[in-house]
Amino acid sequence: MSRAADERTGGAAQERDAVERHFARSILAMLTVTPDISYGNGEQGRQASFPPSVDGQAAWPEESSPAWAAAAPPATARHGVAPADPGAPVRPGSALTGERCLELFDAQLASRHLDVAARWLRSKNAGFYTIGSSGHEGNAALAAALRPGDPALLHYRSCAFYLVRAAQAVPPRDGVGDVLLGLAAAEAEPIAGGRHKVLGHADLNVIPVTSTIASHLPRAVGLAFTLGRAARLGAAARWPADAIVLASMGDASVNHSTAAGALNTAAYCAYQRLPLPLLVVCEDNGIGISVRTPPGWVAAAASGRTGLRYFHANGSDLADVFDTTLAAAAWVRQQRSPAFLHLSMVRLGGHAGAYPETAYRQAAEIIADRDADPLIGTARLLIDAGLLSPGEVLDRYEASRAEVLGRAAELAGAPRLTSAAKVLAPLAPRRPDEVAAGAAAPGGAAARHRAFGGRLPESAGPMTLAQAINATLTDALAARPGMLVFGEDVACKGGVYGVTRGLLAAFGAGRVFDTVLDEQSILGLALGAGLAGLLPVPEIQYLAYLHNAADQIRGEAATLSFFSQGRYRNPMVVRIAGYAYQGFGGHFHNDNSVAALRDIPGLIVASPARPDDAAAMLRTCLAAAEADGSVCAFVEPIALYHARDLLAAGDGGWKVSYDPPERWAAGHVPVGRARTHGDGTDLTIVTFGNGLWLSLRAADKLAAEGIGARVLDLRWLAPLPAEDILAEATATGRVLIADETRRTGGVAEAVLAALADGGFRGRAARVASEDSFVPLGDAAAAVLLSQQAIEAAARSMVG
Ligand SMILES: Cc1ncc(C[n+]2csc(CCOP(=O)(O)OP(=O)(O)O)c2C)c(N)n1
Repeated sequence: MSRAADERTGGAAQERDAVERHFARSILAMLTVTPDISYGNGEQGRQASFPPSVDGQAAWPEESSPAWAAAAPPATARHGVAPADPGAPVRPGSALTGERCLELFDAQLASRHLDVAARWLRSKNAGFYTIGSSGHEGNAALAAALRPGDPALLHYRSCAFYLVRAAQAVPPRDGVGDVLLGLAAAEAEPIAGGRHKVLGHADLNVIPVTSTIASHLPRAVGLAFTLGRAARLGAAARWPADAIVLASMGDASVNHSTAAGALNTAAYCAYQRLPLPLLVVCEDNGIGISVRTPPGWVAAAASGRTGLRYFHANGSDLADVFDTTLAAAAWVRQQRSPAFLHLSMVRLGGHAGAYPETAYRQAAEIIADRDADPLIGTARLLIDAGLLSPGEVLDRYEASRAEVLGRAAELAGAPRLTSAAKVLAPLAPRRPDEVAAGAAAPGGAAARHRAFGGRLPESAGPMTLAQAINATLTDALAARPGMLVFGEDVACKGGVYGVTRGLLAAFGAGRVFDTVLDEQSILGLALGAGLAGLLPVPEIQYLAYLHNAADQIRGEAATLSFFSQGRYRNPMVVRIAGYAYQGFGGHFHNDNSVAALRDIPGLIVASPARPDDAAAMLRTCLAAAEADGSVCAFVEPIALYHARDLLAAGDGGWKVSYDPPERWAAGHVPVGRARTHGDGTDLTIVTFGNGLWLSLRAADKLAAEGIGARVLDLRWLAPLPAEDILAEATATGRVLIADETRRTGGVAEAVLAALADGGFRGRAARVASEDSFVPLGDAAAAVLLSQQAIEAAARSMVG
């Protein structure tokens, strides 16, 4: 504080010291909380010793003991100084008014006390999350400098931001209550409903994010990329076309490949002058749990990058954060270009309840951080401006503490989720009737005519799998103006296998486009586009390349509805060219692992084999994405893309005519329904994908030997058609599973489990591919499921 200000406040240095000591004590109080929490690494903290409980009543931190209270100065008048104008800048040259600063100070205070409350609740086993926001309360000014309608994906230390957004709502929301309910995993919590402690609210445009560091960044890039596009395409846009997207993270997170990839994609787009209004904020406290970020690293990594404008502010100085955010946001909004806002901060009170900081930081270093406590920073601003006296600051602090901790005691016992049904409810809502209706709805005749260039596919004669998917995508794009198709090589080239050929010419680069070579960004784009109200259909070029980005489906796409009770959705149909049997072999173009998809709760995994099934199933997936917000993986067998024949060269047994729209309803394939080929009574071959082609050929051979086999094509790997499996298994009493995926973690395991669960009493066996990667050349055949293996197993089964 300046000397002049000292004089203005009557030289109240003693009072100021008291304020600072008092705030410091709130940190110390937090440091003494060592509840028996297990978080993240399973580390157990020491037994709770704080706060004491008196007759079941909450006894608050020791800092409120009478001795300390007596030491605190009373609220005093402002030493005869005329009251300052609250409408004036809180500091000369700042756009932050005193009035606004006071409001933000209240949010900061409440945020601080919510951290104390979190630890208290944890010590009572009434709360389950202790990662706090202390030291980061400067992010209150971020919220104040943005528009309430700007979508925000927040770092977990953004409590003050959330409280400000809540206060901005009309009528204002009870932000403190929301956060407390989240800490207590209460069913009444407004976004995750007790499923996790997240910061989010549909009315506040705060989109909940997962705990996986930086994993929300690709989605944020995708949202920024599609905001304007959604408006142009006439989608029922959730956000105004001039909104900007905020995504914040910590300093250690900047190093994560997900963040690095997302920042690169943002800059790559900006470099090409593609609109991407994204403000990335790094709340840099210099440390990630216990690992220090080298001083200067964040600035070195983020500044001076082409396509990414860099801003910096002192995160402990509310006015600086406010002014710098205003400048950064204005730049992003006007330029529609991304910026990186770097806020220097401190982390007070350790990473979370279970991590005693003293294990890896010197006491002097921890104490030094208190000098940059943003609460003291704001108190200084307000005192210097003559808006509060130190005593009034203390009063405000005490009032906030009483309010927040009182609310914590009130909400500690709020009811939690008690049944699996309740937990699961938002995971994968399914409305089969709406899906059936959506799947049968074509575009108008004129739109179809235009899209197909006058050559309607139903008149084109039998077509291959690739042609059927291509025609279905064309029809869907013609019917749905908000649908996008994108990925590597999908536009100009029309896909490696020609599946998307002609779509760019028919629908233009606004809806069909090539992306940067980064699967995380491709899926992130889909995540953002879905949020923005569009229907994204990204392509992953090969199944092997899904795995380096799988978290964008597993951790992000599949969880959003779960953690937001369906208030935010990211519908999508991810097309993935997959499976083996491409002549030249080699793992990367012949990946046969779907285990990583099958266990994702709520995910629909479609695995078509025949052209007619592929067309109908793709329509079902698109309709499910629209009606239910479903996330669908559509795994296409590359080896069957251009297959024509089944039993003999030239028989055309794998080509099927395309259904005209009037037959779509009758041909609808509901999610989770299998298809039976043949009616043999000796055994049931259960299969999918390339296995269907192999099994139908095997069945033909077996028939010639007098063995009657029926073949069940699963079509859906998740949810598995358990009813159909059981019915067809029971019909013959013998089940042979022909599984082209690996023995371990392969689909056969799930089919066997479904049979056991369903009480099947007949015989069951399986043939599958080896637990191996697929080698190059002829050796591939040595490890893959073969027609001969299916025939041999069938013969031995039937005896
Ligand atoms: C992908 C991933 N790896 C590891 C973790 C465990 N983890 C949680 S917080 C954290 C440190 C993050 O540090 P930083 O980004 O600097 O944010 P801060 O906590 O300091 O605010 C780590 C490693 C995680 N959540 N996600």
